[in-house]
Amino acid sequence: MSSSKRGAFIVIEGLDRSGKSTQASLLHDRLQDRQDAGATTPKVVLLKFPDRTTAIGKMIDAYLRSESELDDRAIHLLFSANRWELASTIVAHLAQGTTVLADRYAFSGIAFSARKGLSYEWCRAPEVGLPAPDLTLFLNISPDVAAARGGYGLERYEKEEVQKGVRRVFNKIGRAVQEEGEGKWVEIDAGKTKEEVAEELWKAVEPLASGVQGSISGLWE
Ligand code: Z5A
Ligand code: MG
Repeated sequence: MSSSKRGAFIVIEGLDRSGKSTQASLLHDRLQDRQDAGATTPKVVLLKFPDRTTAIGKMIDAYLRSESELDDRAIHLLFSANRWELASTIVAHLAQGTTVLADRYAFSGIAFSARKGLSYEWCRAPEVGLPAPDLTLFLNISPDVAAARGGYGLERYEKEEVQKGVRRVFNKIGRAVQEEGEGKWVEIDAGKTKEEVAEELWKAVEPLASGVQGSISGLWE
């Protein structure tokens, strides 16, 4: 029987301006370099949610820039649909042994919408069945440090009271993911330098870098 491994699905989540995109890119390059150096590491792809390039993504982009208004439930379902658009691509990559990195995922979807007062269960429902991450890296940062970083305050949710509410829901999600066995959830102190944060991430990622055993499961299924 073949003991071939599939690719690992690794999600980077976290508070605003915690450095998700910075770290996702560094991690992508590090995994890619290992492959170039002839290691057994599989290919790696980096996805970003929301993916603003698709038709649905363009509607999300207009909403985030406050160029359009949408009902809270409607925008929630669009964010989720934007992930479902890529679900089969994620599964195909993983099955081929490719590591998939996602910069934000379903957990952001739940955190931002539940913060508005929609019920946690309602927010979670459209995410059920998406490819489940093997590892979620949650970048934690204090609101003050985040606000001092570049580009903060330009989009709809980039306000301190929103971020506080989002943090509370993320904490709840992290506990639920651990208790329900939906992959590993690792909290990282993102207030350190980029290099220090990258090293912390790598400690959690390295064991999965050459692929993982077992089939791809559906989130919360
Ligand atoms: N949203 C939602 O409601 N529902 C969903 O399902 C999803 C998302 C998926 C846009 O997301 C909004 O959509 C977001 C959540 C909501 N709303 N908010 N708020 P986005 O992912 O497109 O947002 P973004 O514009 O990319 O921001 P971000 O993701 O919050 O930023 P980041 O990726 O965490 O940070 P960064 O871009 O890597 O770094 C920010 C700056 O800090 C930059 O100048 C870096 O050079 C600097 N930086 C990074 N790391 C460090 C360290 N360690 N030290 C010092 N400076 C640093
Ligand atoms: Mg980002």
